[in-house]
Amino acid sequence: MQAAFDTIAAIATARGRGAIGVLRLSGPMTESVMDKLFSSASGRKTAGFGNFKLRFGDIKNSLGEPIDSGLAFFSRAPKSYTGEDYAEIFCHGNPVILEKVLESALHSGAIIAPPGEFTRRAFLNGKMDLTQSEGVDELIRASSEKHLSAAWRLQRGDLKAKLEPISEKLSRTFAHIQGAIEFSDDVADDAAAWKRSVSEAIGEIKELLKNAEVSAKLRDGLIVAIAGKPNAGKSSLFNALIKEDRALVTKVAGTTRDTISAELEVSGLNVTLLDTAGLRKAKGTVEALGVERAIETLEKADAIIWTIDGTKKPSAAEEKEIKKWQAVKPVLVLTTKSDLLENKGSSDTLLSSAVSGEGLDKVREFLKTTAEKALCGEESVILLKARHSELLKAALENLSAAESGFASGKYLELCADEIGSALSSLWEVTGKKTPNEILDIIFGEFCVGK
Ligand SMILES: Nc1nc2c(ncn2[C@@H]2O[C@H](COP(=O)(O)OP(=O)(O)OP(=O)(O)O)[C@@H](O)[C@H]2O)c(=O)[nH]1
Ligand SMILES: [Mg+2]
Repeated sequence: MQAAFDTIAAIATARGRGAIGVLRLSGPMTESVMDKLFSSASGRKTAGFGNFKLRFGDIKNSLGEPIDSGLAFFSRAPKSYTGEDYAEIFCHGNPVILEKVLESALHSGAIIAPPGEFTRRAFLNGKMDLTQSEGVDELIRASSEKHLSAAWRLQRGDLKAKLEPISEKLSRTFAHIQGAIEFSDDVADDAAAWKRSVSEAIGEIKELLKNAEVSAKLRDGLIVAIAGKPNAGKSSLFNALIKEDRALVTKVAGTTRDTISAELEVSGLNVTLLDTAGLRKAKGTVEALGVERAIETLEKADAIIWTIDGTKKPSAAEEKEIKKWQAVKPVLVLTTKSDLLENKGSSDTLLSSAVSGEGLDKVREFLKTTAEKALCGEESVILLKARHSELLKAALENLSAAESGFASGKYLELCADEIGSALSSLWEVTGKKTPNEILDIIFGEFCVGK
């Protein structure tokens, strides 16, 4: 983290060429840095720009020479993203121009912003709580439509809105108990009300924690593995589903060794489709490693598409293996190469062909239903990061201890301590009381310039 008196600068747009490139500035020297970097066509100094008013002008290098022209705005603290004096300059999206403008900003007294520093300042200046700051990062990272809308709700403050009333209620209870401990003659010993408030908080936190599983699915997506015996047509199916000639296909059994992956968006959720090595007693070290990897992949997959070569009869051992997987996760069994089959009626599993395309829509439907099941209730999901869940679980443990403390008539001090610890966890989630080292980790994961 930089000291608040530093003025920070960063290129905010992604590296590479584009229509527009943006440089951001924030901190007490923003106005003077802008005066050196940008001359408005109207001749107006930065101080006269007016908050958020776009001005057209020349953008200058560190020698004060114009190198580009474009728009810029300035906004006086506290009315800005960071809550500090703040500016953005929009130049042409050429990395050489952007580097020159950044160099010019540094030459004029700004320093390079570490990752996430703009949002960190916004958080420190009370523009948003920590969960909303994390929502900003999620918005940038979201890889599917559903993840994006959950990230938006986090950034909007939905988690904050749930947590604040819980913290406030617990703070009041904590204060009352402290009062009762210190002035036991004056303050009514209202243990029933305290217990009720703790029980309510437990219920509300449990309700919030129900979002953890679907949050993980939204962030990580679903893993679907294609499995089967060698030559069953796994790689052909994989290529047909992703509509790309990605995996090698040959008539040699044991072609695929490494697990091959591709990302698809299905029903607004990110699905990682994995092609695996054919399962059999391997003929050699490399294939054995491939088979080992395939089994690991099946274990971690959320669902499996099991391919059986339609031109061959599945063995009893294979049928047993399929049943084993079906007992633990959704498995779609496919009879492949249906274009080669004369008697299609004899199959009791879904027929598919990577050649004719038969059955592929059913496979896509399977992916869709699996994704939709995983997203059950997603419309209102509160996106929980692992950090949030861990802290909420810790708070829950403390509150449960306090609750049973009240029930058993234990010392009030102990109950108060437990409530105090639960409050610390809740405050760590929202950033009211989060150690700097944790903030360093959270904001260190942001992009530079955000
Ligand atoms: N006619 C026809 N041939 C297919 C079809 N799918 C796969 N094949 C053929 O079957 C052979 C094996 O296909 P792959 O897709 O490589 O099978 P695999 O299961 O990935 O095989 P391994 O990676 O060796 O385990 C190739 O010669 C393919 O062209 C299909 O739907 N119809
Ligand atoms: Mg293959």
